[in-house]
Amino acid sequence: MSYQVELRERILELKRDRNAVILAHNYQKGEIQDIADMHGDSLALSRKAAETDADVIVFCGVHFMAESAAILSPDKTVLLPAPDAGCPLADMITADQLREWKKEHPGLSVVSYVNTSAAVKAESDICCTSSNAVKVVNSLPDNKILFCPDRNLGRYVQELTEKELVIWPGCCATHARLREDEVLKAKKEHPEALFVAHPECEPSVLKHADHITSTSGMFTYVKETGAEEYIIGTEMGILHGLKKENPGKTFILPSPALVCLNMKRITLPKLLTSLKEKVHVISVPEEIRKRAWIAVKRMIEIV
Ligand code: CIZ
Repeated sequence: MSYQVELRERILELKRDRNAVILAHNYQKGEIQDIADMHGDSLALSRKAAETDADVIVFCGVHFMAESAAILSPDKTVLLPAPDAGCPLADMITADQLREWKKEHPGLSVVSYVNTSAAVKAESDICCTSSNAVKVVNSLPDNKILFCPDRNLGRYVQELTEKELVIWPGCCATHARLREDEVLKAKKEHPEALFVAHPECEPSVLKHADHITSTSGMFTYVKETGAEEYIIGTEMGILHGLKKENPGKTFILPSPALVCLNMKRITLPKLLTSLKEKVHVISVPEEIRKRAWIAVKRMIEIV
């Protein structure tokens, strides 16, 4: 038996012994997505995991995603196989910085992207995902709103709402690396292809998109659209799932720089160790969890 096959078998055996569910974010390595019980975006995965009777959730993603699972499943143990898999975008605003920002803008409501720490969610009025951000913003009675932490998602929402957004200047380094000239080159080489972009991309890139959506939204769009070729403006890991689910279609990555190294920290050996030794546990203090859950629940109720 090859090492890889043995590794997979051992992981699946431990998963059964621990009554665990393995979640893989759409940006994970192919072998991690293949062994997981489900793949998807962080909120959808956390919601699905909360509905299972698993005792353990192994979140193959980055830190804030495992925290989201812990917020939604306080009675389950949440493991993150690579404890150093952080998210530079989520780290761009801390709870202290958000409290200061709120003081500078008294009375304004805060919409925070799910791509934030639990502590930041706890300081927010409501959360949003990249697919429901416009709806969330429009659901608020206020005319002026604080939006954090992604400036590109904020600018994209600003174009589609009458409300005035005060936007925190954070960004996802991976999406920000995709350049307009790379998109134009890919479009020239594949004139029939549709360009689907994540709203965390820069406005200069988004203006060329045929469709702007979250990772889950990309799966839906590709499934429902008749085109044979797609240029994908998001992290490269998503191509694995897109190709698997759409064998007759072609997917083009417009830039080799669309790689999130934090997402790639999770490997099969680390997944095995995590399950075997029940490490690394991600937990959220109950006082923060309860407040963060309110912000997440408000979003779920309106979308
Ligand atoms: O929350 C997620 O999963 C993120 C950050 C992106 C997406 O669009 O799925």
